[in-house]
Amino acid sequence: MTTEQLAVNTIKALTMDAVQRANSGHPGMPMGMADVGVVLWTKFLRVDPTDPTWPNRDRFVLSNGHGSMLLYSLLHLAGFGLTMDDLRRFRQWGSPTPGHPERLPELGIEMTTGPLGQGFGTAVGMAIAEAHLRAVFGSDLVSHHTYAFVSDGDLMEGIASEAASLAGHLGLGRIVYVYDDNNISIEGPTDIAFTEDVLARVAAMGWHTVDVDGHDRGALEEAIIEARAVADRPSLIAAHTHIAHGAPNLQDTAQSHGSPLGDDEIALAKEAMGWPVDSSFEVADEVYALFAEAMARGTEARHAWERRRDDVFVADTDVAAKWTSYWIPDPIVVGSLGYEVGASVATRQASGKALNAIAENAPYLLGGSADLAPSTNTLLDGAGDLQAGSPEGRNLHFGVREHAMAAAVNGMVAHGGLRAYGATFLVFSDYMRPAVRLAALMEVPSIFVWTHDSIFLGEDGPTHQPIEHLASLRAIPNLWVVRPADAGETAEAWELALRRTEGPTALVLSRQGLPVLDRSGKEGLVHRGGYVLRDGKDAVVVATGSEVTVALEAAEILARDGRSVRVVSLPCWEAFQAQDEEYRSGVLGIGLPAASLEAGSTLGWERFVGTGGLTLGIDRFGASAPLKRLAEEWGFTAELVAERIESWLEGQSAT
Ligand SMILES: Cc1ncc(C[n+]2csc(CCOP(=O)(O)OP(=O)(O)O)c2C)c(N)n1
Ligand SMILES: [Mg+2]
Repeated sequence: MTTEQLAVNTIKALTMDAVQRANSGHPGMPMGMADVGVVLWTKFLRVDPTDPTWPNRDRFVLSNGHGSMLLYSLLHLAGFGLTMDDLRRFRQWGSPTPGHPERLPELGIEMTTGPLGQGFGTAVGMAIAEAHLRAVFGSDLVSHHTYAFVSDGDLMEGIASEAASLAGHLGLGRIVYVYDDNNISIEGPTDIAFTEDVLARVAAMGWHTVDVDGHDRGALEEAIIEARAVADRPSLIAAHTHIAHGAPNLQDTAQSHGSPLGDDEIALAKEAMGWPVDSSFEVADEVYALFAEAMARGTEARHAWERRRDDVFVADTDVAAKWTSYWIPDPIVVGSLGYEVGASVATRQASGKALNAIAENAPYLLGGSADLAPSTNTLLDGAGDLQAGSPEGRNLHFGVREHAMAAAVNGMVAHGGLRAYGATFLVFSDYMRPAVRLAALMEVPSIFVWTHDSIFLGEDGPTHQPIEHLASLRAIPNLWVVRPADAGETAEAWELALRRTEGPTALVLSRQGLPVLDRSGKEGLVHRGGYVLRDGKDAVVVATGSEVTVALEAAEILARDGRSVRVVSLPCWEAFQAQDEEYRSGVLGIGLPAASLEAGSTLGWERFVGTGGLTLGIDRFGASAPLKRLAEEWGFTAELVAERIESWLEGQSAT
């Protein structure tokens, strides 16, 4: 038996053993893709276990993350710091081998996968990052491939079509995806639901495609060589495989997808491949040696890259400084953008101005919109379009593909060396949500710009008017949602987003003009999530975004009646929650009757106003009308808010 075959058998055996031991997991895919895994990892993938995060490594994404044992086996064999003991603890509490891969670049896990389609879309972002950085720094510094394994499920997902279309348009020739074309998904043979010609579909989107026997390693090698040679188009290699390859009774069955094979079937499979039946978690030295040799080539590639980099940096110290500024950016300071207090400025407009001011000094910042740049104000002046022929451009046109946009932004950021944003209307954040959640889970600091943030976008009506979105986004752990009240807060919100490195930030911005507030003495407080804008001792109103102005005006009206009402601007719940108790209670004025005011779902506001507090919001769908009429109908004018608070306060003192 060749060492290569022994390596394939080793992956199959490790997979069967680990899944059986955990009594849960997905043995079918790793067994079916073991041949592909060995070919790619020992012959092509340029990674270095002695320095897993070196910038110019190839990126490898296992989009069909249910087959995590394939990745864990490969990482273990390649010496990435996953021990045999870690494999034994597959799917156990605290192990680095959870059910689905969780991003940990230090261990060689480039992203979290499991939700099908996300790996497909995110890796497109990694390839965009590579193309852009290569154009900016030259191929001595950046030149690598992005590989992914994708499954039937990945390709059935809508996001894969969006992302494939985008990748084809951009001509991302460094993408090489291998499709685990096994005709099986959970409910049975794929022909119960999935009968299209997948290769014809992506070919029509501008991809290079090829069909191979996924167990013929020679043919796979040829196909990968061919795919790498296609420089102007992404490649999809359909590898015809057998799920649970080598399991005599369970090969080609849906049953092998997500259940342990069972001791008897494992014994038969091991016997059939000439493996000692009573051994488990065994790796022969020659298999380690095969991988060590391949990884040594990765280490040498890294050394060669470091030598080239040092030469470039010595020859041109500006490039050295620029490289450092991309990979280790200085903290952003926006400063005053020269607005006059009282001027009417939509926060989306202020965002566009802040973004452009920042981008001038932050060349590593790029992004775009899902066909709404003129509305989201996210175009970078003079930065050029990122297109196939101009990868150095920094304005991305994602097309009307919100989900792929979010995944691609995650991929660009996860790649390293860049910060990226994606923009659309807040109501369409629903079309991005799975990728936004994944950014939060991966702790990737993507930036999402969502404008037209309330019913006050007006005439477009309830289809375009967000209601539950703020509440539902705030419910995502580790996503920071910032809804600034005016132009000044907006600039600070961008600062906050860019300083954040441990997770994504959403900027939620108004379509309509809002008066620039007098925030003198309160600059920088957006970073603390919330602060007192106007002091008062009888009651407190906590508001965000466009409702802060309404709250201030209502407080003014109430003051005429002798009520002293404090107004708190609370642009970011999550930043506020991160403050110490003393700061928080100082701002909220614990003990005061408290009301919240936000043009959206009231869900969650009890957190700040208490269960006895008054929550002014909108718990129904919006309506198509001019915004003034909507404010009158639903009690959001300053007068109506003042009245509602006054009668509530009267009720309070009566009881
Ligand atoms: C978005 C999403 N929907 C559903 C699932 C549950 N799920 C996991 S794998 C899978 C499909 C399995 O078929 P395939 O992708 O072909 O993988 P194979 O069984 O061939 O390994 C499904 C529906 C998921 N992980 N992600
Ligand atoms: Mg399948």
